[in-house]
Amino acid sequence: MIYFASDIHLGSGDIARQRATEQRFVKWLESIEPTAEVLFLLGDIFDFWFEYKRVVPKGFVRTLGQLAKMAERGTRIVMLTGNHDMWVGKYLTEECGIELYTTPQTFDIKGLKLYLSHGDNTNIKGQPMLRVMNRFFRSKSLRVLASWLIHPDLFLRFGQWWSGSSRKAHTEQTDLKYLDPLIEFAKGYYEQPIDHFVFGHIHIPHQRDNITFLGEWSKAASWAELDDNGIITLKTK
Ligand SMILES: [Mn+2]
Repeated sequence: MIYFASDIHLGSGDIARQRATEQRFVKWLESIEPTAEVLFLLGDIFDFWFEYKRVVPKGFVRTLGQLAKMAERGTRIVMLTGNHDMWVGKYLTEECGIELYTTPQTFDIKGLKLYLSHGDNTNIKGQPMLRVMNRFFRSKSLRVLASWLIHPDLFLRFGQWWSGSSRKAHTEQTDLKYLDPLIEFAKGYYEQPIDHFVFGHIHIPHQRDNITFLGEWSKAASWAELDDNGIITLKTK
């Protein structure tokens, strides 16, 4: 079985909520471990992640341990970064065996050509401010500079504040109109024939035609499964 999840936002909320979300996620990982051939994590797994050359954010040990264990036992774990955790370095690959990408990817799985993306950096032509911010946040040199100039405690404090405010604008939305830009993108994608698109980011679990949107994890586990018949199903628990 192939599994897809995104927007766990580990580390968000107060301590009790952080722990509850992580428990929910780790329990789910344990439950899929026997059947998971591939696990696709489509971004915003962490509410904020910034990695220095020798320093990573505190916490998440249950999650990282479980992911490392699954990778060692043969599950292919692929992570595409989201707008909350795009500043990953080599740590998750070297320590946990996770295959990491910072851009949308296509994969041939179970006879399907899949287009996978977090969804944040897509179809934002009409939003110049977002485009500028995206370039700024994704700049490699800026990131290296910041990691040399800014003390980790200061940067993480800023990041957690920024993540909180950006997520609040996001978590509660339920109006399906928020899916429109990504649907428009998928419908207009002609670079190669795609059988199915999977996105995170919008926090609304939904399927339309050959597009699957993944939900978020603050209240329940929310994921998608691709079975041997090439069918993708959304699930919550
Ligand atoms: Mn998110």
